[in-house]
Amino acid sequence: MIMQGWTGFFLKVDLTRSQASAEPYSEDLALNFLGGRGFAIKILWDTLKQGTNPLSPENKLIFATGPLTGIGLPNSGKLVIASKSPLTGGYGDGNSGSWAAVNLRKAGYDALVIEGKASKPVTLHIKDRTWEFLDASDLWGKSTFEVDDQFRKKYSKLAGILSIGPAGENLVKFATVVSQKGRSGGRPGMGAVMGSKNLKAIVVEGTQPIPLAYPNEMKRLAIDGYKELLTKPVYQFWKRQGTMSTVEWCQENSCLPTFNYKQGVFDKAEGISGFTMEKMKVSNRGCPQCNMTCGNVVKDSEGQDSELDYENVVMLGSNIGLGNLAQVATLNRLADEFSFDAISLGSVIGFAMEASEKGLISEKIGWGDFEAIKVLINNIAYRRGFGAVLADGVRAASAAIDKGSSEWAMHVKGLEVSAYDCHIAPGMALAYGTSSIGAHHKDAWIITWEQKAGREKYDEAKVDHLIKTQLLRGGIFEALTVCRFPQGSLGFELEWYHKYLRASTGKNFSMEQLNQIGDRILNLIRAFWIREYGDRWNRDLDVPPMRWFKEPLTDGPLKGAVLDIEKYNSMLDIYYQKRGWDKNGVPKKETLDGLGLSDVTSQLKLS
Ligand code: PTT
Ligand code: SF4
Repeated sequence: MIMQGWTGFFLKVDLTRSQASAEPYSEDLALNFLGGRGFAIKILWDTLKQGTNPLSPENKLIFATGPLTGIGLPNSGKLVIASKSPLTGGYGDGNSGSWAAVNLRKAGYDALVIEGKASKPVTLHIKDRTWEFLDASDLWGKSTFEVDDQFRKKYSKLAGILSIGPAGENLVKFATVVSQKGRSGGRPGMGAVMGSKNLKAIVVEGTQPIPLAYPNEMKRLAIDGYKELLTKPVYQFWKRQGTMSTVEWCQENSCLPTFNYKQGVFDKAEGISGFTMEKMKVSNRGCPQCNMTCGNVVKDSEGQDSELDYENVVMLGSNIGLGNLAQVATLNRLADEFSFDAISLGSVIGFAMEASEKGLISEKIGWGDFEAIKVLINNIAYRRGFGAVLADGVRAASAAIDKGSSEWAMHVKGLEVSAYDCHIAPGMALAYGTSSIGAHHKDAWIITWEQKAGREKYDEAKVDHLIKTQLLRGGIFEALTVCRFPQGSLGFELEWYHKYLRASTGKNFSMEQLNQIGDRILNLIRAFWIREYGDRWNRDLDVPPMRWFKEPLTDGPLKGAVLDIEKYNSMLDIYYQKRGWDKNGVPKKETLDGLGLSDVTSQLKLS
């Protein structure tokens, strides 16, 4: 069956045997799962044996695109990087902007599925329907920036280059995959999975057209879309600050993670704000096919370029007591060079600082101690001393030191909380609790909506808004696979995506159909977690860290605020009921059957 909009092929790579093959997949898969995250979870569900060790050759590392990826329409240079996560033990993914997304589609594949383990470090080079495995022994130990420089000289200027640094090589469980010296994807350890396969880098070059149902219409719609974005009232300010304006917003609204989430305000917030960044900014960078690029490049304290977003600045700033943006930028650059997820890195450092302050560990590391932090980052990357404990993430580190630290180990299901304090944001707390990869805001960043709706409320309206947002962001956008910022941050209307999807695939997907696809994807991800956790699965896994329930905010206008566990659990009950899940958060048989997931029903042995 020839499809339009999708190439219809996955490239399957077996590193153990140094083999690869282009394999067609069914139209059914495309229509029911769309792409990106949808393809990734379906492949993992169908092909991964329950209990597979995430760092074993049997695990699969998937780079997946969707029917809108790489087409030259607004912000379509994105791909999903997914695997069974070594950090959480459940489903893990990230959405990264990279020329690899565009090139993969132009090479004729919608996804790259990698399994096995190479006998020595390799680079996978793909050019259209050819591929080769290059010896990467000389690259092992090098930073992602060095790899990028080396391949940028060798291959075409627009080649897609994905690589890992020492954190990925040394199996740091929150290592990511980096491209373009500042795009870092796969928070829950996708870089460690890559390292476990001895895969240092992937270079993709594609030269073929992507099959489209209505190419002329697509060209016109794409131009119109780019023009439309320029008219959006927020556009100019977005180009100035990107996500960095969130620092001021969070400071004003007492949700800026500070001192390992003890506080929601930081007395040095101005030093790391969007306006401070503007004074230091030297350029904008970003993903391919984007005219609203949001990567703010500044010179760091060592005179080197570093690309800043809100999350990394805050987690490597206020959360660890550092108020000097040039120094924060240096830590951020180190994260990109080593291939750490900057959010989790900031979280484990904050955890170590608090443990040190409380005298629970012998290491001395004070809040905001820049030189000590740099040493610690190196120790984590190379798994030296206490760095080796932190390299397994905050959940494992707290289990190692114990002494009540689990209450302030800031994670959900093992993934460190991204940068919103929820002492008084039950809706956002529920978003973290029920996110499909652990505590990340990608599925539902609802805190600004919640601010307007009334932060203190625990009500059904919040649950409804959360579910709607999860289906849209965590379901549809992750499957299409395009950047959600035009819609979410600039108000680019959803109607555009319907038109793009029609011009790409020739099919008219209604909003209802898209929501159902989103629901199917999120339910299958849920089932994957439950299958992998087995007897360990319980509803407490959907509850965010106890610090937010037990330790009131210690500073700022909302001082004293704290979440209420009973009210949270009531919201969680409503959430489960609306999702068609039982009281333990397990999808009911009728829910799965209704989504065409009956095979899942039998594997989970549901009644
Ligand atoms: C994303 C997570 C985020 S979310 C940020 S800042 W954000 C951090 N950025 C890091 C970084 O940089 N370097 C580093 N070493 N680690 C980092 N960790 C953190 O990673 C990202 C953008 C952003 S910036 C966001 S919100 C949006 N996320 C999208 C999404 O999830 N889906 C989607 N369809 N579109 C999105 N658009 C936006 O993309 P992860 P990227 Mg990243 C320096 O990948 O794993 O999802 O983690 O991918 O290309 O950098 O784009 O305020
Ligand atoms: Fe990438 Fe930012 Fe553009 Fe989205 S808005 S495509 S994250 S550069």
